[in-house]
Amino acid sequence: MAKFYVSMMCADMTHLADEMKNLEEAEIEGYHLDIMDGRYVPNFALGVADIIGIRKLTNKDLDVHLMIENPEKHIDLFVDLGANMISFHLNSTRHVDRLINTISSKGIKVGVALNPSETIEEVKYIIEKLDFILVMGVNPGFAGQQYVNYVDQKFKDLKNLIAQRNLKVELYLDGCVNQDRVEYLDKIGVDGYVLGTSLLFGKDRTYKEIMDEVNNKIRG
Ligand code: S6P
Ligand code: MG
Repeated sequence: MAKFYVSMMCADMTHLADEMKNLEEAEIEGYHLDIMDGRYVPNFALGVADIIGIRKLTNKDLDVHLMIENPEKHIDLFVDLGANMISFHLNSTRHVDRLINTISSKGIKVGVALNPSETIEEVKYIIEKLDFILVMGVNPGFAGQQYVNYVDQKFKDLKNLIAQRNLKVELYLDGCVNQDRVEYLDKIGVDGYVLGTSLLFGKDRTYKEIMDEVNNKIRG
């Protein structure tokens, strides 16, 4: 069954507790926390104080997506803040294999984030060590962008690779997730989605109404 994580950089932080209560009523899987440093990407998003607040309000999984340079310097911080999953970008660190080992050694799930232009060749060897791959449907840095269409093919290629090697790694889409895209990718076997402005936030329906419709459509 598809898992839905919600991108908290798109949430209404002026009413965090209400916002999260409504999200949990919609039976989301967990919270996607975008961390940006203004260097790896030209933007800033959530910070330490936000994570502390969110962690206090939920027992659900916190999925930390690091869009920062030298992520290896900050793993302990995010683990201490309560991350259950951490992903980082391949070209943000010199020693990708070492960083995968470090995150795994903390007893949490490890993923790598693949930018739209990055190919499945980049994960050919490391895929065996990953719990998930965060496939970016947009260039990292901002919510509300257009989907990069060739990413659909990357999902098909990754699914083939995973099937050939009989692996358990999960594939998630981050960026421009809408109803049609979930229906299309669900048929390919994509495991999870990060929901932002395209489908969930800033609409005139409740989160529960939106999620019920999404779930009904993909469950047939
Ligand atoms: C983008 C970030 C994402 C966004 C998400 C927003 O750098 O990693 O997690 O928050 O893409 O969703 P949407 O539907 O506005 O693209
Ligand atoms: Mg993200």
